[in-house]
Amino acid sequence: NSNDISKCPFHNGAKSLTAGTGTTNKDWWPKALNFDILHQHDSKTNPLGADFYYAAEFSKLNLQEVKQDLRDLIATNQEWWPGDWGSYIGMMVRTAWHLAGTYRKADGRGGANSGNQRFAPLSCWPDNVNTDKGRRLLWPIKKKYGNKISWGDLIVLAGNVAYEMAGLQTFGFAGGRKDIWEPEKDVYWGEEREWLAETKNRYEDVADRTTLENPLAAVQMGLIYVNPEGVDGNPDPLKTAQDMRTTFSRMAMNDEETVALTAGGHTVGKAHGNGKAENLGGDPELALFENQGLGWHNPEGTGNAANTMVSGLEGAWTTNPTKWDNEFFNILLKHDWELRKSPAGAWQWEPTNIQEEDKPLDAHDPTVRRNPIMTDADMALKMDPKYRKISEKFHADQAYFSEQFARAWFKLTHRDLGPKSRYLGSEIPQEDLIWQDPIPTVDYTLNDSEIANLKTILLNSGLTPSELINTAWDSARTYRGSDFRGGANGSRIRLAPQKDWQGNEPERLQKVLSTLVEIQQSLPKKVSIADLIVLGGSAAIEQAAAAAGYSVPVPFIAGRGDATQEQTDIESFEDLEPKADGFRNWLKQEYVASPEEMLLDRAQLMGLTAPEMVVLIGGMRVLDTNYGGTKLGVLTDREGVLTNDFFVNITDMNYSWKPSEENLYYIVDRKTGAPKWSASRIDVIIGSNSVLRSYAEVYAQDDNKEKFVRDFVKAWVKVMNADRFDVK
Ligand code: HEB
Repeated sequence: NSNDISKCPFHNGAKSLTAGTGTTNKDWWPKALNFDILHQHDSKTNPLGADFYYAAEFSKLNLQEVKQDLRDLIATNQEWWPGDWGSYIGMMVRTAWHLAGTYRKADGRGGANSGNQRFAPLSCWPDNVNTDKGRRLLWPIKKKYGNKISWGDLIVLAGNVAYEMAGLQTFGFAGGRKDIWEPEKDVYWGEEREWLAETKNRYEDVADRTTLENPLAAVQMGLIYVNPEGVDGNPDPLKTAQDMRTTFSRMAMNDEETVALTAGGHTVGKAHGNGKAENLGGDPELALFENQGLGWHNPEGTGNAANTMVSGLEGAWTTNPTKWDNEFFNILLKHDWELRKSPAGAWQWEPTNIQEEDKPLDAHDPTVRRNPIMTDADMALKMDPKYRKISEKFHADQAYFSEQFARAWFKLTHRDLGPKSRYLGSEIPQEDLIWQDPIPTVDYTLNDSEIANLKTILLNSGLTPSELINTAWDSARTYRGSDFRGGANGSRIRLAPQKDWQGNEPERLQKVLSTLVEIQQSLPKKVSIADLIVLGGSAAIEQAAAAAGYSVPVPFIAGRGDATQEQTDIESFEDLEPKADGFRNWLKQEYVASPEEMLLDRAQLMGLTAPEMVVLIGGMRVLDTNYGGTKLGVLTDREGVLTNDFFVNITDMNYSWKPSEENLYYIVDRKTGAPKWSASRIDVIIGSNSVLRSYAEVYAQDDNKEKFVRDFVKAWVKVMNADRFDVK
């Protein structure tokens, strides 16, 4: 391996100690909080600069021209990587599916959004072998259209164009995926340190496959979903069916969508296993410099075309693998299948009784026909009784199958793009889909005096500032930048399931909501409840800042809509339920993860930086916003006034900190020992963790009293507006 340091000509000379090498803090203190997850994708990593506005660039794109170029590309053989049957249809579909297929609904992370397949670990997952070739084939088109189309959008579009070339009527395409420029640091892909390690550690009960560890949506490290040869490599379609059901439901796909996607996916393309896996070169991160970012170099034969190695399975599923047709079900249901080994030694199913003319042509030699194959997952569509029923329905009704597949493919590739207000381009489907979390648009605007008037009404409504602030916070805190779901827009906090979530304090919430509805009805102009919720919080914060002596306006942008219950997919919103909220000092129950780790996870999803997270906590404590009205961490004698008292007192050496019961502390007078305040783990960590303390000190400083107020307001407004894609 010529990347190896031992071959470096300077290695025999002086030992060179270069920046960024050596034992890191992560090695010394593996459990240390990882604040890097809050500061990823910093402007410094982005060569396009802070002024780059993707939507504006994308709007200059002639989508039809790009699509024509993609059609030409997919139909033109490249000598360095010949297509199967002279086509890259299968290649482009799989590359797009593997980009989108990492999405999981529990935390919204993964998915097609960010072009993350360009970077490790995804670029190197054993399941992603040769997606590097797919992206490299697309490079001339990326080069030509440049900033106007991101990698994420281009890969998804290529998948769509491939299907259209095969003859499928696709459901639509939307752009809007913004590329990242460094590997992601936040996504939990599992704890294994070995690719494709056995599944046993991922399950609470290995026999019950629904107990797959959340938020994971793949059964093994380095796979997109399930093992194609069977659970842990042991073929058994009924067991594989259970794994499919669990993993596909982790990305919000039901049985019908699962059958449609798997069958429709394997209607085109082939599996590659004509070689030996152990001969393959390293993944792209390990590959030799001269391979220029392409991994898995195959030393056998030409190393490509007939000598391609990917999964180890070998063969196509259908007679015409570049055509959208019903052959997948025809072949699957019509024949009997037996287990055989591929040339690479992988388990695959082959027909016992197929006629010569039903066999697919060899991908590179048109004079030979080969057996079609099925993976264990494909066999599950025949053997599992529920999947079987759906397969038969699709088999009998090609139009229905095509329609359901087109919709499921659109959902798969657009699921994490967020609401329709983020969609770009000329091929956006008209129809509203429930998984887009639709929100009706509003037709009113509010001028400054109307806003001022509404604030007075809200502050005089009899609701306490804490009630107003908590309701606004709770409605906004569900936002997650991972898939752009949740947030205050739509005021879904009024609806099931959110209205009943323990963390939303349903009784207090109902009281606030009914007052807001009364206010709404008394107004001359209809203002949404979503806007009233946010404005109530803003008004209360403005008042608390004024009480501290600072007249700092809390900017408000009207225009949120109120979603209806019918527009709300109750089941898929259950994943947004907070289990902890360090900002309101609340834990639903004890978890394996510590409260501070959960705080960090939430702050990352909300798009907060570490200083923003810290200033919000300190401010919310003195504003008396704890869950259930507890006094934990309310380190002030002036509750409800927006002072920096929390930071002043947590850093004050006149106190000492005594643990009491688990996760609770007393802050006591160092001299007399008299308890002054009680605090949670989240409160004391602000003073004990060196990074958090550095921010706490900034906000405790005598010269930063006003900065504290201004920074708090800014962070607050950021949270309230996080989901306002309509105004950005
Ligand atoms: Fe698939 C391919 C498995 C789903 C689409 N796949 C494939 C393969 C395998 C598989 C093993 C082979 C690879 C190579 O090359 O070797 N899948 C699978 C599984 C699953 C799936 C297990 C789960 C159940 N797919 C899927 C989906 C889709 C797909 C969902 C879409 C929609 N695939 C696909 C394609 C292909 C594949 C297109 C071909 C590629 C080429 O041709 O290259």
